[in-house]
Amino acid sequence: MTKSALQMARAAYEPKVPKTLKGKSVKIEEGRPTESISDKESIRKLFPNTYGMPVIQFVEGSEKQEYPPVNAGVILSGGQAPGGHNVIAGIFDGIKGMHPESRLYGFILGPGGLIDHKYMELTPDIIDEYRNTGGFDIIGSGRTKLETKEQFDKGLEILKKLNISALVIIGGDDSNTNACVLAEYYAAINAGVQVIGCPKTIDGDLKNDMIETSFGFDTACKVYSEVIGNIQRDCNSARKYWHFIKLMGRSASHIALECALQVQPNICIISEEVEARNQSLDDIVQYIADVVARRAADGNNFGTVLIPEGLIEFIPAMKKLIKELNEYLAQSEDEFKRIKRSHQRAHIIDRLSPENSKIYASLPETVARQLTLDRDPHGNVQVSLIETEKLLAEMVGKRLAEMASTGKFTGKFASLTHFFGYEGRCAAPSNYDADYCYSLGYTAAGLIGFGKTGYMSSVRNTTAPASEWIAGGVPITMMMNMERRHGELKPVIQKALVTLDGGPFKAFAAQRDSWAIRTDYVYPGPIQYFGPTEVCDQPTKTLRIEQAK
Ligand code: FBP
Repeated sequence: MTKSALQMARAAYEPKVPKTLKGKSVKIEEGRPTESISDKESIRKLFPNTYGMPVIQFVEGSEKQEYPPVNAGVILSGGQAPGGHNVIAGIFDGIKGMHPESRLYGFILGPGGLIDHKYMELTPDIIDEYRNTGGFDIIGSGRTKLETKEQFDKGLEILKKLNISALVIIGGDDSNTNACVLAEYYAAINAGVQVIGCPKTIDGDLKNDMIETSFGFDTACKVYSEVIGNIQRDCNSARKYWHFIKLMGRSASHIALECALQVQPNICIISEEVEARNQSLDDIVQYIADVVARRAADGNNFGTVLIPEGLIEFIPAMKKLIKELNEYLAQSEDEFKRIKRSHQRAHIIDRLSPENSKIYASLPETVARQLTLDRDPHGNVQVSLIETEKLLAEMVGKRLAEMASTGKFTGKFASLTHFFGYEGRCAAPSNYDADYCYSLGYTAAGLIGFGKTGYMSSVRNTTAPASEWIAGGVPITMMMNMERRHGELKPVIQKALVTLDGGPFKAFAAQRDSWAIRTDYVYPGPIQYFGPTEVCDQPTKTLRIEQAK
């Protein structure tokens, strides 16, 4: 395979790790028994074997520990995130360091590989090929939900056949919830298989007091910020376009917020704020149009608008509409599919409640169609397919035309739209993600070595130099609460949305009015791998602000 010069140089990069992890010997310190963040009794009952375990921290030991060889399995679950290959390399090096005869098996294309018995052994040559590279292509990823007893039993067959006694599931909040359910089940039936989770998602919404950030968020935000910065420079050079830029992030707006902090755009919409303020689509359109008009009054007919991917579902009125659409499509999908495409819109308008029907009828044709496309395996609207950036650009254009007719807008408005998501998910990991991911994997191996199950690998204090990072494990049940899913109360890891009283949002809110009017763009440039630490190793602004508490 032909490699670029950078790929070859990166292959030789040795990730920085906490000094406790690679010391002569490692031991564990256990904290007090833990509780779940809420619904304690319900979760205790559902997880009798894995509830209440202590938080674990690795510390330097004095005696060299002996470990037997272990066969471990690994699964990549859900959307790609930069650094996944380094998590696997960390697990591999960790278990080989414990005993050279240990083996690592990768299940192919996500949790489905475990159920369908599709796997490969990850040998030293394969691992070396993928160190410090982006993507999940070493074994592939998938979105099959691992949640039924039949699936767990089917998985156990292959684990037993390969003599695998520990499984690492690398995924987001849902996949780690499922990892915990699996850990509990295998513990309950004495299957002899430990299950460990690793926090992955570019969306940044798997985090809490013990998990500072999910891996991939750092690199993805840096890639998007580079490109937005380039657009802003173009925008400030030609001075003739408004750029509407949608950024990935299924629910939470962490990516949009982090990019805003990095590039200082004229406008950034935060979904969580829209919901908290009960704003309508019309309110958002008016807000953007007013900023465009104010800038135009200063002779600036250009600007940038950042839009989080999940916005549409956070606008309370749209949320109600989507809920009714979901119910209708779940019950009458076949009927709907039989209707001629050109009549589908009118058909939906006739069937919705008057309030939702009115909103649906007001949407541009393309967006109305996108809202009725196939749902994902979890029954969710595939928000990455909804062109919110086009919807807003179009609606703002119309509003400005109305404002022009009453003299409230005297400038010019030409818009361009962009969506940044897939461009960043497989980027070569930043030094931060390369180090963090390798440490997460190595920590997962340590948890395996100490016989733990139902834990998530945790590496903290990551705004300090890597040697001072704190590695250990957090019981997954500790992050859980009960939530209604598909009409049933289920134990799930609580998703971390942007909080309006959190430091990152406050830092943004304090400056946005000035960024709106002035042209205060920052141009972050591309991720750097070689050079001074302040250029190459800086964590996200979100993390730095959060850790400055
Ligand atoms: P995960 O939560 O699985 O990490 O995936 C996140 C994400 O990248 C979202 O930002 C985006 O909405 C979604 O995946 C896209 O999904 P798909 O890869 O199936 O198109």
